[in-house]
Amino acid sequence: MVQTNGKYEADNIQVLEGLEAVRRRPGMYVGGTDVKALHHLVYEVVDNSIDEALAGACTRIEIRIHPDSSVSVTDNGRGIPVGMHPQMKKSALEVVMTTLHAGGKFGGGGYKVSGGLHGVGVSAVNALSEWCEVEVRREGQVHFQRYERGIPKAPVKVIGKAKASESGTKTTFKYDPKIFKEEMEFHFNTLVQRFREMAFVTRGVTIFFEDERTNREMTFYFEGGITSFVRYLNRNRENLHPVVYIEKEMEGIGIEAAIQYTDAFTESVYSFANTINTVDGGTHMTGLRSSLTRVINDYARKNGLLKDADPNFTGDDTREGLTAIVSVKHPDPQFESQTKVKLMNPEVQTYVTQIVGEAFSTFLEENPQAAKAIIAKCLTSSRARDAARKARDLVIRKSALESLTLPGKLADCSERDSTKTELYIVEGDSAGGSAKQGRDRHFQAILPLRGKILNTERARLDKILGNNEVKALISALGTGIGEGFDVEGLRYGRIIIMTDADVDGSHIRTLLLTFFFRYMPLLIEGGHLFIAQPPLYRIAYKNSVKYSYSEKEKDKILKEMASADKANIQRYKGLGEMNPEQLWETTMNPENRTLLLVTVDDAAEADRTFDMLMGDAVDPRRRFIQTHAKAVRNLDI
Ligand code: 0RA
Repeated sequence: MVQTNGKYEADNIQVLEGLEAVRRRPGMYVGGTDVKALHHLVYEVVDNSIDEALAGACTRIEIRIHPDSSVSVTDNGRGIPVGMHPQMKKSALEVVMTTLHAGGKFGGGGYKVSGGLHGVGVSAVNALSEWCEVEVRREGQVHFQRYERGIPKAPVKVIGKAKASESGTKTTFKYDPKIFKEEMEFHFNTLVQRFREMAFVTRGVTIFFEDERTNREMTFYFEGGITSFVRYLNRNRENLHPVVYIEKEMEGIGIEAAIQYTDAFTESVYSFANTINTVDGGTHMTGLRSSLTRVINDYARKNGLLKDADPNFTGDDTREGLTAIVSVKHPDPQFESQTKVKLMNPEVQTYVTQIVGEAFSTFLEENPQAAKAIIAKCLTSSRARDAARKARDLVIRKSALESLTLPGKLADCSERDSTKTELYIVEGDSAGGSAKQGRDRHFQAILPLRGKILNTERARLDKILGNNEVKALISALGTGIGEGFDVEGLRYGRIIIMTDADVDGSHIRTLLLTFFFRYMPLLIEGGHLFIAQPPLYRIAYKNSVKYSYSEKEKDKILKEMASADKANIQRYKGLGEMNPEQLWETTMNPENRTLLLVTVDDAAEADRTFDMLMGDAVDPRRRFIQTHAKAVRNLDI
C-alpha cells in the first residue's frame, strides 16, 4: 500500500482499528466463535449476492465448500465497483472489503435489502478469515485482491480479461482458526436448509451449492417463490385448497404471503424480512395471523357456520393445519435485537393485516368449498382443544395433589439442593437399571421411560399428557406444566436426556424435546435441559481401554496406536450394552462426560421434525428414518 499523505494514513489506521475490533470481539459482529457463527460467515457473503438478485441484477449464485474448508461464493451480478473511492483514495473494492458497514451503502442508489446478519457486510468476514480473495468481473476486466486477516496484501490489480457481457463477484475465504479455535466444520444440511430458504424468498434466483469435501451438490430454483415454499412444506400433507398467493407494495414496502390449509394438526408459519428468517416473528407475523382469524370468524358468522351461541374461533383454532409464509422487503427494517430474529416496524402489521385480510376474504367468497373445508377444520380443532384442556386440567390438578407422591419408577437422589441435582431420563428399563447402579446416588436421580409406549402415540401431542410415563416425568420434575408451570418447584437443576444412539433413541429424544419445547419452554431457556453423549466405540488394546464419541475420534485413536490391527473395537448400539461402571465412566461421571446443552433453537428444530416423525404420513417417516439410520449420531437435534 502506498501511503502518500497523512489523511490516507489516518484512514488506514481507522480501517485497521475497525478490523481489529471485529477480531477482538467477534461476538458483536457474527454472534460468537462457535460453529453457528462459522456458518454466519457464509450467510453474510451470500447475503450480498442475494441483494444483487433482489436488485434484479443477478440470477445465479454458486457456493462451494472446498476440501480445505475455504468457501467461495460466486455471483453474476454487476460486480463490486472497482473505481477509485474519492475520499479514501483507493479502490472502492478495497473499501468495501476492509471497512465496516461499507457493504451495500456504498455507491448510493438502491437500498441494501437483505442486510446480512448484523449488516456489517463482507468486511467482518474478511477480518475473521485467515485469508480472503476477491475477484470482480466488470467492464471487460478481471480485478483481484487478496487479504490476510483482513489486511490487503497489495492494491487491487487487473489479472485478466473478461467478456464484455460478463460481470460478477467471486469471494473466497478461509476462516481463521485463531478465531474459530474449536475443531469445527461446515454442515451440509444446515447450509442446504438456509440456501433453500433464500431461493424460495428470492424468486427467480438459482442457487447452486457444492460440497467438494464429499462431492455432494444441490441446486435451488423456485419459479413460484413462496408459493413453491408452501407446496414444499405441505408435500406430505393433504391440502384443503390450492395455495392462496398475495403480493402487493405499500408505501415502498414489498409484501408477499402464501397460505394453504391442510389436514395436519400443527401450524407451520414462517416469516421473512429482507430474506432473513425472522424466527421470533414480529409485526408481519402478527398481521398475518390476526387477519386470518378475523376473516375466518367473519365469514363463519356471515354464513351461519358459527351460531350466535358459539364463541369465536381462537387464534389457535384457526392456525391448526395452517401453512403460510409472509415475506416483506423493507427499506428500513427495525429488528428487536442484533440477531435479527424479530421484526418490529409497527406499520408493517397494519399493511399486512389489510392486504392479507382483503385477499383472503375474497378467496373465501369466491371459493365456498374451500371456505367450508377450512371452517370445518377450525371447528374440529376448537372441539379437540376443549377436550384436551379438560384432560390437561385434570393432569395438572392431579399432579398438584400428588406432588408429594413421587413416581415409583423414579430412583431419587439424596441431595435436596436443586442447584446440585441431576435427573437422567433414560430410555428403557434395562438401561435404566444400569444407570441406577452406575450413578452417584448422592446427586443423580434416574427416571426410566418405556419408549415403546410413547412411540405408539401419534398425532396430537396433547394426548401424551395423559400417558403414564409423561405423568411420572411431570411429577418427578415438580414444576407443574403449561400455564401452571413454576420453575421454583424444579427438583433438579439439570435434566439430562439419555437415549440410545439408534432410530428409536432419536425418536424418543425428539419427542421429549418437543414436549419440553411446547410445555416447559422456560426450562430450556433457563439452561436446565441437556442431552447425554454416550460413546460410539470402545477400543481395547492390551491393558488400555479408550472410548470414542465420533467416527473421527475413533480413527484418531486407532492411528495413534502402534498396532491398531490388534485392537478390539466394540460398537455400542445401545446403552444396555454397557455395564454400570462403563456407563458411569463414559456418560455420567461429571469428570469425563460431555453434555450437550439444549437451546431453544434445537428444540424448535425437534418440534418441526416431530411433525414429520409423528404425523400420519407414513412415507416421509420411513424416508427420514432410512436416511438417518446410518448416521443417527449426526442427527441435528
Ligand atoms: C455496490 C454497488 C453495486 C454493486 C455492489 C455493491 C455489489 C456487491 C456485491 C457483493 C457480492 N456481490 C456483489 N455484487 C454487487 C452497484 C454497481 C453498479 O451500479 O454497477
